[in-house]
Amino acid sequence: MAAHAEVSRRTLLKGGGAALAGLGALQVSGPAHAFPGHPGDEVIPWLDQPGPNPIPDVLQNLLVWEELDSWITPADDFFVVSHYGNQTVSEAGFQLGIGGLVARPQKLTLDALKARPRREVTFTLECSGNTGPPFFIGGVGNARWAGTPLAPLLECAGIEDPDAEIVFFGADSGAVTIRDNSGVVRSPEPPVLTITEQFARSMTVDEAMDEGNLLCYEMNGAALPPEHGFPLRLIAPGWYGVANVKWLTRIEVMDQRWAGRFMARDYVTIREPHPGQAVWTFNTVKHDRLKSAPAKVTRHRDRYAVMGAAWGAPIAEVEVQIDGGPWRAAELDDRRRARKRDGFAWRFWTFHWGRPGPGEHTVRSRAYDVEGNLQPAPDDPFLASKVTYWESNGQITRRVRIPAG
Ligand SMILES: Nc1nc2c(c(=O)[nH]1)N[C@H]1C(S)=C(S)[C@@H](COP(=O)(O)O)O[C@H]1N2
Ligand SMILES: [Mo]
Repeated sequence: MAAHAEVSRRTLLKGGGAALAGLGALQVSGPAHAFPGHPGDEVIPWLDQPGPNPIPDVLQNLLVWEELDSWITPADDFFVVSHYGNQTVSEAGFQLGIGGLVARPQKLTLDALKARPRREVTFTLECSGNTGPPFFIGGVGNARWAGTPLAPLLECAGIEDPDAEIVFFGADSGAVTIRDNSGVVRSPEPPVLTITEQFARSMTVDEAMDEGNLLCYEMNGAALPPEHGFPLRLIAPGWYGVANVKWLTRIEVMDQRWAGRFMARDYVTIREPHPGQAVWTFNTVKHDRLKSAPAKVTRHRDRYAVMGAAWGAPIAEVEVQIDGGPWRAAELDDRRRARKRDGFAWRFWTFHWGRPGPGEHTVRSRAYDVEGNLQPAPDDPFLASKVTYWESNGQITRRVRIPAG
């Protein structure tokens, strides 16, 4: 990323929307794996900007959409979500344990894992909270992850019960307050229980045995950075971020579904499918959902374009709507289509806007996947029935002001 773009990024991150007012347009240069477009294209910043990040200890390095210029997100620019803070796990003494209801418990050093067959996947990781709260629109990135496939190791360990649940533990833990005991215990003060809970997520045997899952030790060709899970993380292509357990130290086969914080309390989508009937559904966040976002408006001479990304499912088509008008096709960037291992990666798209009139405009995008599913409109009943902010994959509208002349 060019130096001046770096400065802008910091300005944007620090000041949020306020800094933009004085910023004017950004100049973005075109590196080798650039976003389609021309070097020197001018970027017109969105008028709607995310508010300041209120949880910097949990969330860092959010994508600044105007600065998206690389199909692979460099590790340094990749968003971070660490609920119990970033961890430092040293490689010395590190072992991955596989235990519980298995015939042959395993202990594997990082070298032992690296000596096993290596596989890569390019996978767009999105936090399922992305586009939920107003400050959180940059929780997505695309990286090339490498590691060893999980399934053969589970086979070595020998899972005897096909109905078992595979639990993945991170090295991180934190104080968790268990609330909501007030309804059952009527003592004067509702008791509040605080425990130290380890980060964990679980999958069924079938889900865990999916051949795409990796015990991942590399990101974009280098060792995993500490904040992204060094020395080892689970990469589960096609799953929302939360399932991709960082600082993975233990895999435990259990006879019950894990009902810890990140399975059963946080990262639970609550819906009321029939409004007013007070029958709610509760679902653990699992697989990615079809989504797209306008990334930036650019100007090349007197012509404007909207560029964006689409992910969450194999993408067939993206359309753009200006000012609530007709939907028109965007051009998909095809460079990577032939590479099978990129099936979980986002696709970039460009909408040739032409010469819009000066003033304020709205820009909305929507994606279709290869099965014909459409990214839902904001008033889609399924989306509208959702009361929690997880899995907000509705169509995104941004606002931009086209300068006169
Ligand atoms: N051990 C551990 N793994 C974790 C988390 C965490 O807090 N602890 N956060 C999860 C969430 S919610 C997301 S969105 C992704 C983010 O991965 P990243 O920080 O590498 O972008 O990591 C997941 N894995
Ligand atoms: Mo997340």
